[in-house]
Amino acid sequence: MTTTALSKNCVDASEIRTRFCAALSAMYRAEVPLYADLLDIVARVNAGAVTAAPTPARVEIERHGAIRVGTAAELAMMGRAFAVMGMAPVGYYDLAPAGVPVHSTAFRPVEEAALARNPFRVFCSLLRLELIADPALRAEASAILDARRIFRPEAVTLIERHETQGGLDEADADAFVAALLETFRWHEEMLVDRETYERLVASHRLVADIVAFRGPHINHLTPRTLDIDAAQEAMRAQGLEIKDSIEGPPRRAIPILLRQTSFKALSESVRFAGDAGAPGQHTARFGEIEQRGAALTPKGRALYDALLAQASAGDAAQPYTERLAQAFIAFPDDLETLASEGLIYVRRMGDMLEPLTYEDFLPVSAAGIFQSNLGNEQRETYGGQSSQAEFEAALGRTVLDPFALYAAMAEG
Ligand code: OOG
Ligand code: NI
Repeated sequence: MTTTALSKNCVDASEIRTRFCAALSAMYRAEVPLYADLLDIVARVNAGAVTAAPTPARVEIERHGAIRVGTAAELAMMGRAFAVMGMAPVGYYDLAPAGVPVHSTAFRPVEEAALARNPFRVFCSLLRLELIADPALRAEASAILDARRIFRPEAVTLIERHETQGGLDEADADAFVAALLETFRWHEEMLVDRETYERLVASHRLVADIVAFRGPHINHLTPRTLDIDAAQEAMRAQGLEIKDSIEGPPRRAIPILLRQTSFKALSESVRFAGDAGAPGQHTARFGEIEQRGAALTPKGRALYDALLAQASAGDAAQPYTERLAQAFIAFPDDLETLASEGLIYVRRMGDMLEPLTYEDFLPVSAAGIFQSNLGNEQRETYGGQSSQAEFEAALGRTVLDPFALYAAMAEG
């Protein structure tokens, strides 16, 4: 078969991504009914926020999700699966300094047309087994992970077919979406018994979330809101147990990076291996909302980091939101200055300045999300080296540099 013959019948990668995202959303709504409530709230807030402007079709569509895998082989196959959907690994996030024994990347579309079609991205973390302190538990966890198979054989076959043919036809694309979806499904039946589960939790709750299960269940999905402050109030009013404050920068005239908030992780029932008794409880899955702003240049990012650090180090008696707002007075808040000082990426359309949207994640914020959803009991951090090289060796390729991608889009 020639490439031309195939490309006529083959489904566009963005279309496969869109189908997968829709299937994942439907599955997660069914698995976590509170998430369906969250989508309703966001739809209501978005409808209120766009009354003046024409309403885009379902703006509150999911913008990101997150998963956590256990081994290099799982990560490498995950990377190949995302490639079928036009998603490449962008950026390296080391969560160890925040007390979480994983490192991560974001799989996302990188080209402008693909981002415009559907910017859906997935934060994917890899367990760092070497950060499990007890050598016996580390060996046990490693053996459990090596024995599990998180991908359906059909999914692997279709990934390979995609690689050799350069695409998938209609029937194969749908079969791929259905088979890959199984990897993200929740499994109530654990791989381990109660005693092992408890030892894993004692090492770190996240270690248990990765090692004890048959697969890397999607742990949250995040729709977009047009007004995160209003959405947060609406979540609170509806009785959702939400985080104290919105993560990221404060509310501004020109939004930067992203702001996000979530409802706390649910307690869900699980069944331990070889245990016919009462089910146990596991806390992992939640729902989150986000609002995105302009992508920061390295200079803008350095200023952002400095102001965030200043706000965190401020007077603890003063509410964090106030400290944050005060610190960010030093961050210009009009397009001309942001552009002329080189703090954000922009494009000039005639006389008009257009900021480029931030398409990635906040490292600090990501850590906050992990922590707040795990309960605040595990705050100690891990020492040791950040190891992008090890992560890339596991993935089987290098990750792309987000700043380089924005710079190219700003010029292009
Ligand atoms: C991923 C946390 C990162 C975000 O929005 O910053 C993330 C996880 O909990 O596995 O999704
Ligand atoms: Ni998230």
